[in-house]
Amino acid sequence: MLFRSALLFLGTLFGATPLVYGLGSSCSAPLGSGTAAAGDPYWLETITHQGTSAFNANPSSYQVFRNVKDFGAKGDGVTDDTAAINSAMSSGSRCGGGSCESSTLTPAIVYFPSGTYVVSSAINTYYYTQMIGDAKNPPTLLASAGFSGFAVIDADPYIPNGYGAQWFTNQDNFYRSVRNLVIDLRQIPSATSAIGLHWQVSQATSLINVVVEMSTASGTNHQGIFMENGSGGFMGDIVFNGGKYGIQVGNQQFTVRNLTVNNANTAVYGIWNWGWTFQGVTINNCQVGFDLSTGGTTQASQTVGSEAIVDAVVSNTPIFVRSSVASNGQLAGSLVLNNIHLTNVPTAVGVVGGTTVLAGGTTTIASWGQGNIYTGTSGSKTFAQGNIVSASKPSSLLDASGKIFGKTHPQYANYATSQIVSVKSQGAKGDGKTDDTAAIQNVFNKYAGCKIIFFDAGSYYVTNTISIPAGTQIVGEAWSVILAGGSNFNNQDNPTVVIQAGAANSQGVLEISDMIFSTVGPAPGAIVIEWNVHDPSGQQGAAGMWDSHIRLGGATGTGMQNAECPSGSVNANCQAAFLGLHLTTASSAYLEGTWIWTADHDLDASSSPQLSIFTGRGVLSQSSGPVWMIGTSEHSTLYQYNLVDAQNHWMGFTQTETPYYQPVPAPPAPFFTDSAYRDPIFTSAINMAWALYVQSSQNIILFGAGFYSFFQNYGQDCLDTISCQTQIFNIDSASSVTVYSLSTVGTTYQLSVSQNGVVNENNNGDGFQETLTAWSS
Ligand SMILES: *[C@@H]1O[C@H](CO)[C@@H](O)[C@H](O)[C@H]1NC(C)=O
Ligand SMILES: CC(=O)N[C@H]1CO[C@H](CO)[C@@H](O)[C@@H]1O
Repeated sequence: MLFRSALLFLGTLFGATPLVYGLGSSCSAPLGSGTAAAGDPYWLETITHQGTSAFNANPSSYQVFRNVKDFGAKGDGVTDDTAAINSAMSSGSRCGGGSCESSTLTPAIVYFPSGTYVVSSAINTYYYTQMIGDAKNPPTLLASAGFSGFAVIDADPYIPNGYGAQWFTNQDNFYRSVRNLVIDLRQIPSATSAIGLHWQVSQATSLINVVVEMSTASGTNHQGIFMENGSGGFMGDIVFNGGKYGIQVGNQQFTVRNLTVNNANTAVYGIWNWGWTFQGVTINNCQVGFDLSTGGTTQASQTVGSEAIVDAVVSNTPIFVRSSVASNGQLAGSLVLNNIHLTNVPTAVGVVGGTTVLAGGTTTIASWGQGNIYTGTSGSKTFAQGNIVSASKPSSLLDASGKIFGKTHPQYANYATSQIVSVKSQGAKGDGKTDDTAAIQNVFNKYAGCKIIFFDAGSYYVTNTISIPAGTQIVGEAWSVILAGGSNFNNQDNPTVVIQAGAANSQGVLEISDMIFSTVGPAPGAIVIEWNVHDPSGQQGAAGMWDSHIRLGGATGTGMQNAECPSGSVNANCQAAFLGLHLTTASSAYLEGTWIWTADHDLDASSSPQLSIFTGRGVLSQSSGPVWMIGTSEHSTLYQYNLVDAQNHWMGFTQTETPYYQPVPAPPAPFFTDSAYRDPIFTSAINMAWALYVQSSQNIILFGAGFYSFFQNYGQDCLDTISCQTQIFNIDSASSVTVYSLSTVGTTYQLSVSQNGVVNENNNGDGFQETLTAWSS
């Protein structure tokens, strides 16, 4: 006991927020705060680079980490570095160029030391790339005056003369991140159309700490982001200065946290969507905040279906939100505004052409909506264009200013390289075959709380539970993989945890970023992550995951690919896990950009064949909170999310898909229901997976969700009649839940209470999807 208090004291001495250590950590010199000297480069630049791609044909020669300067870039603000950067991006026969749809075999970090890199044409990004700038001193990509190309960073290039063909399928453009970069378009003449990022991406993607500088001249044709399609995704801590558009975006769904737009004509132009959540928006000195193309109530005219905005601060901008079509007495694009502060914004909500729907001024909007509202078990809708239910937000979910708490992906910018320990340097192999269980456990036992633990790129095969003590900070490299296999995970009657995040009832910091957790089939008894740790008092978000994902099957090394698990087969060897993520009773969790995906197609086979892989359950939360979920979970057999006795959850944007094979077999097959895990009961009437199932849970706020059911036994005829399944989202009568901005696809009932359908989709047509604007218990 004495020893442990001494550690806490030391931690305080070092000036850090004290870490609370869980049992099991024998840390001898607490990490404390970062000790990097002002002039030091970011540790990621100087750490020994020994990351590999375990299943690449040549793991010893394939280079994961690429410093653009090693490829000839100068970063001197004068030299044209385009060719050098593109060479850093593409070398090593990577996946891209139009001949490869996806691959997990060629991951890369393209790293930019601080400096100014002149580019004269697009940086075309390959699949599975993290572009990372020095986090201490973010570098600038300076577009030259004569820049020619679609965008400075292009995540899905169009093939020249390809009649619209692109390098990647927009809905499958996974595993991308851009961080710590300033993109400067201001050398390009303001009248010339110029784009910072063409960000046409899907799940497991992020933009973090990105700034785009643009012309503020009148008639400027610059824009920060252009995104016309995709199935995203997360972006946060992004700033756009100047331009015609800060961002111009269309994508099925997206979560945006902490967006700032200054001095643009239009901060956000919405092209189309099924649903987006904006959490924390600052708009200064624009003409229009959100300009939304709306009114697409039929599939053919699909436009912005729903926008949910929370915690916006808008100043000196004539119009905050403007839609293209008036929503007079009927749904023409759903809108939710919550905790919006306006200063000198005459029109809060208006319609192109002048109509004011909601006057602004200098005022606060607590909770306002436009769309169809429901309560309780009544299936009758009320069209609202005014104040709507205001969910009471538990203070544990809020920051000091009353906004939903948010925490940036930790990058440990001020830490010295000596404060990082590499698991490969400590004996783990990460080669996809050596059993690394003991080596990894030893690293945690020895260094949790003493060092930041770096998982060099690789696939770490483990055969038993790995216990991560509270106090641990883990960073992967281009999504390092923990691959669990063997007989311990083989029995669904005796589920076994792969990653235990914190001992039961532990408190402390536990941060995981840039990791993937996966299994080797069959693993029907694997609980991939059991999350037990709770934030110490006064340290919101201390326990969380950022850009870290659970991926089951569909990749080399999992034994669950097209050869073993082709679509339509029901093979016991294709059971990938019992449960993806279990948030236990005493835990809290901040999950940002967490994608829990049972592969529906093979990422490493040409033409991306569909697969039949079975994961019992997605996310089970029994946590009393606080829990922030900015993530998605898809394709599990029984449910995607099951909340049981849960409290104080913020969920947005939450995206799910029902498994494509159902109802052949119908759930729970090929699993059994297990009352110890509080599984829903399935009947002949309920023959498809639940997207979200809520039992005895309080203070649950769903702020933007997309629950999709696209198939029945791989056929899509049911989409035309919106009958792929009957019910998808159930809340029991003992729960208190507030739902905002829920869009569904293919389900008759959008929301059920006690397994009785309540909200029928037939009133809520909103394009390809149906949207209900608010529901409360
Ligand atoms: C929001 O983003 C800005 C710019 O990256 C950053 O300075 C600020 O700390 C972020 N705020 C939060 C609450 O994450
Ligand atoms: C493949 C695809 O969905 N393409 C669409 C991308 O977005 C543009 C602009 O909205 C559409 O015109 C394309 O059809």
